[in-house]
Amino acid sequence: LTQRILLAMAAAILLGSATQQLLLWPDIPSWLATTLSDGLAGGLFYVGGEVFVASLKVLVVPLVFISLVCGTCQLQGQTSLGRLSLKAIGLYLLTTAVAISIAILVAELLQPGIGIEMKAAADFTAPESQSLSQVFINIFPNNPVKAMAEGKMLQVIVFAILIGLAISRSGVHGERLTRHFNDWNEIMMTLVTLLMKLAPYGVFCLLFSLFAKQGLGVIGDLALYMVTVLLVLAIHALGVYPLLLKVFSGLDPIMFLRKMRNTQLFAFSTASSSATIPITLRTVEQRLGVSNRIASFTVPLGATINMDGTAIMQGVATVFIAQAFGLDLGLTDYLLVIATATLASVGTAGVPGVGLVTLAMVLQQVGLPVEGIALIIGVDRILDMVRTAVNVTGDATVSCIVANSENAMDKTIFNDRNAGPLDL
Ligand code: DAS
Repeated sequence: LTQRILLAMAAAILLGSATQQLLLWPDIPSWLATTLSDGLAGGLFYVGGEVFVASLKVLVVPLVFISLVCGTCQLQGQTSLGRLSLKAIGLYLLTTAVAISIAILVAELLQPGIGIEMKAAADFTAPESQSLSQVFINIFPNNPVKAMAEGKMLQVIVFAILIGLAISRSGVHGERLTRHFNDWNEIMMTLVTLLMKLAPYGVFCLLFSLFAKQGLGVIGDLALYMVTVLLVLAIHALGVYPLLLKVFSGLDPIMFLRKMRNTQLFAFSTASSSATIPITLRTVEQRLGVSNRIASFTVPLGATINMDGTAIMQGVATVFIAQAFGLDLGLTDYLLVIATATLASVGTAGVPGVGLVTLAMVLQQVGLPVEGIALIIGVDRILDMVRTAVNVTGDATVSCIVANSENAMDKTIFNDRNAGPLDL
């Protein structure tokens, strides 16, 4: 599957860019132009890509709810939920704050937005965003069904933890329900495995449409912006996480990154941390040795509240847009950006494109023109794929550190050289 995803990507970029070039040819027959643009790029492949993204989104709420209920009701026995969730949430917020701070620092150094005359698209409508206080209010569900219908992930998480706690304290009733939830968890994992088979086709459709419309040229315009985001993503995934693993748990970062490879690729191809939960779970348990009672709590939680890659994009994008509009941001502005982006990523589900929506909220908090998003939206899909791979790497890193601190990690599994990355 790994090879097929990479092959689909290469083919999509080549064929999409060739199509875009062909459409620019002045003597192209009109029937061919219509077939290529409306029939393929804007038709068949566009629909295919949207259906793939929708199939990811439809899984998120049941997947996160069921895996968290299973995780929580197992926890109550051996480990106090309070200590574990404090460790996990504390580390998740810390890594996100570090991520966006590095992003702002590097973006200030590289100055990607200088010299860009902002051409805000006239038809651009900013995605609706939440204020900071709304993020806090939206933590506690007043109607769990409404929360699920609206995809308010923090409310779904809180409700799942409450249900899991209640199940673990309900004796025989709870034991019966625990078995049912574990069965449902298996069903969800099977569903994602089926979805995995669509990943190469979904990736092809999405990238073909993107390159047929934008061509390789769009990368040229925003090259420095993309390079800055990718550079900080690399620093975080290959520098900060290995350092945390080494310092906090004495684990070998090279072994960790080698075993995470296919999980990162699946996250990359789906651009959805939530859809990658079952893969991250299996990797963390079967390849890195984290016990299920820890992983089944920290991984779904991380897929929703921990998005370091997203925060990195938001940090760079904020500096980029401020520079492009010739606006100076002061230290307090940057502190507000760090706080807002860290909290913004907490309440959103790990689905494609969610980072762009919460970026609108971050820009609004520091009074930057939200239409600046129009400039970077063109290349966001590719960056989304990379930052999602970083997001899941962060989830696995914190799961290892927390499990190690709870003596709930089998290091023989972690250090087993014969077991490579999870075979998808
Ligand atoms: N695609 C999101 C995720 O699944 C990240 C983002 O949109 O930034 O983690």
